Amino acid sequence: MTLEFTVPNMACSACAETITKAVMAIDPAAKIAADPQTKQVKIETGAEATAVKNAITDAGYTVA
Ligand SMILES: [Cu+2]
Repeated sequence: MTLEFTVPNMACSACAETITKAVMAIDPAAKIAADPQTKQVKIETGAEATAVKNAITDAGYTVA
């Protein structure tokens, strides 16, 4: 499934990288496109939306 989240405090490419790694920690096969410019994170994953959301939140980011 494809998930789309807005992460308002994703400020730069390092943030995008951190979010990407956090999601890949729960689903190594996930395809993640995190854009600090638009604050959008698009994730293709087999993981539960809640699990992905929690992973991003635990990494220190806000999921809107
Ligand atoms: Cu950053």
